[in-house]
Amino acid sequence: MNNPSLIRKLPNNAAGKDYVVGDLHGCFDLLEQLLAHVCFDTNADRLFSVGDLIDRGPDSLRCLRLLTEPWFYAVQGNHELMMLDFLTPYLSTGKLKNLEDISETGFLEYGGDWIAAYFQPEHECMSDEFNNGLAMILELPRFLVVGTGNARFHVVHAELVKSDYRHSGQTVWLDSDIDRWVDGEDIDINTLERFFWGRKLMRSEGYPAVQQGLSTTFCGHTVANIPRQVLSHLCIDTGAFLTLNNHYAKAGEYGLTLFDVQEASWLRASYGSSNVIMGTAISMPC
Ligand SMILES: [Mn+2]
Repeated sequence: MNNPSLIRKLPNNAAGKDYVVGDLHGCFDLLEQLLAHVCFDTNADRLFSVGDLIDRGPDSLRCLRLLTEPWFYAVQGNHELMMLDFLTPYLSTGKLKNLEDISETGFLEYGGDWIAAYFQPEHECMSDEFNNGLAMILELPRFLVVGTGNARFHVVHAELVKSDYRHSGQTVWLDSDIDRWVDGEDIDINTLERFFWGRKLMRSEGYPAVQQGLSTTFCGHTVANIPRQVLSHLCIDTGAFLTLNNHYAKAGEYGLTLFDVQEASWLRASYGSSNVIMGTAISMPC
């Protein structure tokens, strides 16, 4: 599968700071709180998202509108992918008779039921503001390469695991492999699938924190109560949506994580608490 839109390459940020935010899942207000806390400068700083902007939380469409901001960059997550799959007939015909008939994808059951508020049955379509968000999802890359040299980092939703890792002795792809993808080499379909769905690294034990030859690769998708580092993957999904409901998590135990790339430190905000929690620094691979 050779598609230049799968990967996007961006330069170093000479003007300001770079931040990466974990799986938003509609929790826009938590992001606002964190950006205010770090005095985010929209004229100089950049914010990267590991995907899963939508579903489960209170305002998915507001999160999608971030994609109109020149300082915001995201990759597609599996929730965006599920929504595109769910709306495939609508995307091809522009007509949608009802939401129930095409629900076999499971999208509505996994938190996608928010889209019903933007369905206009009298016109057999979705609202204009929803369609604008949908158009932006279609444009999202699946992988970001940011900066060069020691400042280089990557953004992917889930993980960068090789499809032949069981036989090759090498578990993850390296910068040199990614550079070939940037130059147009095909990414195999199993690797692409793992970009969205893989949980091998975050559910395995015994791997070192750093993989020689792979720059820091920010990801989300697998929830834990703190960011963790496996083979140069830095997973920052700390379950923002879980804190919406005290049945699932006590205030402060989970939340939305904002990672400061240059400082290698993180902040977390949650619905159950008005405090922003600051995490200890993480050592980054060179
Ligand atoms: Mn996910």
